[in-house]
Amino acid sequence: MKVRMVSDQLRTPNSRLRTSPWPGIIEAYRSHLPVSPVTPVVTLLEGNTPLIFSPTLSAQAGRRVEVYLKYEGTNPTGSFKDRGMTVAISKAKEAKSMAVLCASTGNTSASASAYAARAGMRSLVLIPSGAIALGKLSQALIHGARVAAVEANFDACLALVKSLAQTFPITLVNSINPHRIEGQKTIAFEICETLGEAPDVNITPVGNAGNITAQWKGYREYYRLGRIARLPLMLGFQAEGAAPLVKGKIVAKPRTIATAIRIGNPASWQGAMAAAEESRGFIRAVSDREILEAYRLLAAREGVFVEPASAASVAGLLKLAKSGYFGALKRTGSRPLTVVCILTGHGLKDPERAIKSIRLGKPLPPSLSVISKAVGLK
Ligand code: AN7
Repeated sequence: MKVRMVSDQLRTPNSRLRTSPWPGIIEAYRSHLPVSPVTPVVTLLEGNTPLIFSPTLSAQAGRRVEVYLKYEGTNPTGSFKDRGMTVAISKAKEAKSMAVLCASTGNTSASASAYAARAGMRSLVLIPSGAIALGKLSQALIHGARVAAVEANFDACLALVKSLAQTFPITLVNSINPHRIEGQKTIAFEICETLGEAPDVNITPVGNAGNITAQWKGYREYYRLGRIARLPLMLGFQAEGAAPLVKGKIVAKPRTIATAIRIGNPASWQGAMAAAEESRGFIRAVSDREILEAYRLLAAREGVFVEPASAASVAGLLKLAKSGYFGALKRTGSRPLTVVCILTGHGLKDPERAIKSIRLGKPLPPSLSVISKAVGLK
């Protein structure tokens, strides 16, 4: 049987390895996810991403504040989307779907096309023409997706794929597919396990708003199970030119250099608002300038390369730090306040942005004196 074969190919060799490797989020959190023994597990061993202490940001955030970076760029396709995609594609495979479909600002398409390839399924992708980063486009193409570059923004692409999914027998794998949210909630589980408790504050970039919705679901589930004794404040940051949740209305023409979150009508609008309200957090905006400052700081001071959209969480943290926000938060006892910034995607997704941000000098002749002068070794 074909379905069996796929899951066997994926599983058996790993179980023969001498050390037991991380099994991917479905096996790691099976009892929390909508899978059964007959679900073929399509995995690239996503998850188990590092939670990196940030000395620079901790110092900037104030006294007795510890800032950690949940670096989702180390997922197999370089973004957090892989957590949701392993579940969505496994369930699509279980349902014997032949093809999957998504609209994307880039990362969803990269992830969907990779997991579909792994599952032996076809993938169809609608992207806003000229508005996705090069790395992401290269991923969708090389994984064999049928890519349609549409002369419209992401919101229009999402409306189109919703219609297509109603007309044709294909599975929609945008985050309106609940299996995506289920997989993505595992990021909260990992954070709680690493810290031994929920953080006090969880800060995340917000675009289509599936991620913040999923994180809040994850924290609430662990709270209900007694795995954590408190819930974090959920803070979300949108880009100023693409901040419908902050403005309280749809943005018809979203604009930001952070193309991943250039979204004017988020699908999980309600989920994001609920996360903010129920946790007593909020959703605010940061400017492109603030995003790029945080982007450069992370790379230059912490050695962590993220794509611009991911830096929105850190831009938000820095903005709050300047206003004394963390110092004013209530603490219990003498323990430090823990803040986690979610870094959603890898910097290599968008190399053009890095090169635009830092100027490379013109080519030099291979002369010791010229070169030592040029690199500051005089
Ligand atoms: C790096 O790929 O929407 O608020 O189509 O790629 O859950 O949408 C990407 C979103 C943040 C926002 N950071 O997450 C897509 C897409 C990065 C992203 C977001 C995205 P959501």
